[in-house]
Amino acid sequence: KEALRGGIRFVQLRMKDASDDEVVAIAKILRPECDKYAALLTVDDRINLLETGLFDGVHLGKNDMPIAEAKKLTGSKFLLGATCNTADDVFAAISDGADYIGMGPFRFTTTKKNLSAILGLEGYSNIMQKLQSHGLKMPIYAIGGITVADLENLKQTGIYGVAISSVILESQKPNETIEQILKTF
Ligand code: TZP
Ligand code: MG
Repeated sequence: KEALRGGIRFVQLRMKDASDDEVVAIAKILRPECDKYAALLTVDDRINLLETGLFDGVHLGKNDMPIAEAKKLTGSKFLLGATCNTADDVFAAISDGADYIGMGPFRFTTTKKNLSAILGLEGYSNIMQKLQSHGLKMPIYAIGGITVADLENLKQTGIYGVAISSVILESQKPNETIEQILKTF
């Protein structure tokens, strides 16, 4: 709720160790809140929960249902996000039907277990150059251990946005933190 108040308009509900019932219970609270702000609400992993009508889409990682298979279920009705770590991942995700990409990790973070190879700024620059040279235009969000101090440099690589958890959740003043993020993105 605080993130929405601060100006966030795209929320992914990520509750790795919860039951579906617990996720649905939280989503029932979040959906009207997101509607108040015309914000998107997606769910992590659980494509089966789209049928609840509580979500605008689903975000899938490397160990979830393959994107091509998921696309058959989401069609044009739901947003389909894909986690990528390399340019080849992105090419595959796009041709399989992803609507947006979460690419990372930028740096080490404890928010996610079993991290892929850390990309750093150089990783993003290289991947974005490759994508641009193929004329690919797709919203790519950088993710993983991103702080406010990283935003300007990340923007320079050509990424479209950032997905952030800890820095907002742990901020003493989430409003100000979000304001700083939105100034760049
Ligand atoms: N995927 C790669 S890193 C990450 C996810 C879901 C966690 C991002 O959270 P934080 O706290 O901003 O590092
Ligand atoms: Mg996943």
